[in-house]
Amino acid sequence: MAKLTILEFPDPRLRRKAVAVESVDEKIKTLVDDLLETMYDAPGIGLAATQVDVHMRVLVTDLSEDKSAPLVLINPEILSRDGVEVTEEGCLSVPGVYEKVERAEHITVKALDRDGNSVEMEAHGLLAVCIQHECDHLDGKLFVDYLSELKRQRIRTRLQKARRLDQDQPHKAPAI
Ligand code: GNR
Ligand code: NI
Repeated sequence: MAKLTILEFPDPRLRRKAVAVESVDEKIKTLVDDLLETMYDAPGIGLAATQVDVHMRVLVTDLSEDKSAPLVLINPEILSRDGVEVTEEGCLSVPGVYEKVERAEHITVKALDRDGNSVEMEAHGLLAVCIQHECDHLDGKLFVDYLSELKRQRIRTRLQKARRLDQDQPHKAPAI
């Protein structure tokens, strides 16, 4: 297993549209395991392959507190959307930014699981939000795209400033 590097807004590689997985082979299973490790380490409740610069339609989520509910969706398709819900969202690719976004409250999803078996499931609440957020990543879309151009520009400037500061004065690695 390997921890992968997460791309950050406004990296243009986050805008690529991921391609469908043709067969769930060992290479894909390794990608799934690396995505889970990277998500748990971050920590986050979801991660799409696009965020680690792999442009294949694979996403993982886990809303549990103890890493006990990993959900792997390969070639996910949202079949239906119902209701409206506003949630304060964050994104590992837009660190430190939290903004309200409107999504469907209830969705049904079809996908392949880690074994390549076809699965169909329903999701509500935060899981539904998370799956929609990750599916957007696979299409090159970010939650900041739902905000105004002014807000997005301010976020871009803020993140670039934070990264410049970090380059000049990097956080010290813990002494082990
Ligand atoms: O860790 C994450 N938290 C989160 C909170 C509200 C709505 C969506 C998310 S997903 C995010 C991890 C991430 O960036 N996934 O792409
Ligand atoms: Ni995200």
